[in-house]
Amino acid sequence: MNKPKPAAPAPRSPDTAALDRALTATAAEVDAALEELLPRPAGSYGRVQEAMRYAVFAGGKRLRPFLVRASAGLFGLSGAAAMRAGAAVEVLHTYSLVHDDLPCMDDDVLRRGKPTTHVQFDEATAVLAGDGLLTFAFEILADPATHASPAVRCQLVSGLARAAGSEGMVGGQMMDMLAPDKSFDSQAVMELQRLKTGALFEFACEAGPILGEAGGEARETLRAYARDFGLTFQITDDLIDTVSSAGAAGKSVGKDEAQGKATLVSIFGVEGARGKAAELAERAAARLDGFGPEADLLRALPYRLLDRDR
Ligand code: GRG
Repeated sequence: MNKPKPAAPAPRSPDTAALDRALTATAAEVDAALEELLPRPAGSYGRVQEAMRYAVFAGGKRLRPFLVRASAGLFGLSGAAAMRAGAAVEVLHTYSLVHDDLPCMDDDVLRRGKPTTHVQFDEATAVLAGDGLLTFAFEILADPATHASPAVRCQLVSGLARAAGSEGMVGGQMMDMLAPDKSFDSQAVMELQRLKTGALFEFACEAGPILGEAGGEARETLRAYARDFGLTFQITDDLIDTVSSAGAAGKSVGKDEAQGKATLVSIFGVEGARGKAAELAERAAARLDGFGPEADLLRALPYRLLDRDR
């Protein structure tokens, strides 16, 4: 199916229990797929593959593969293609966390409730593990097992490269590194977040229509959903950084404030940020009005972000 269906209103009270079951089931399936896909430590370079596996299996929420699978489901795809594309996005996301935690970047010791990769191994191994994960993501997408069509595989590869590169996540990370000296205004902070975190969510959601070979209208609808979803995610991430504990969050908290970085919470205030996140979650869900009940999990997901603590 290439076109959004006629209007169906967003559910009034999203079915959180169904969503949580789907998130848990997807995370287990993604872990099983990653277990199969990731190279097994072997030979005299096995240490880097061990570090890649350590970072990937440290226990993430697997939100991005969930978005890939749910968006692919809107176009009738539920099998290996969506799973492999989701795994590729998760592998790339994990690279970004490994590099972000390095002493030369955020210098963090805790990630996903465990010692960061450079603490568990060493700095050089963590750099290489990140590089190994980044490149492996593209190897997964370029493999004919991901999709029979070379054109689709090319679109996936170039879409992920753009989302991760200097006009996406890397650019956002550059802004983030400059942030303590720049006193960014709210517009610049929004741009930083759109690049650093939002671009990968946008690709995850667009991967569905790409895999389903859907038209531009469907792709734009999913991108618009992802932009609102990404900002909701970022505001709730900033709220966790402001009001949660490291134990609950599984990562260091309070660092943005300590480094003098403006965040969406420092700009809007805690209550303002909560209100803004709720507004964006509602708008994200409404973006999918053109789809039927097959989009209910995607509609419920932004609301679920509002009360998360990790
Ligand atoms: C090093 C090129 C490069 C980029 C790093 C993603 C990123 C850019 C930095 C991570 C720092 C951070 C805490 C960003 C805020 C949003 C974010 C990406 C949080 C982590 O994502 P989750 O919550 O993590 O989906 P899990 O562990 O569940 O996968």
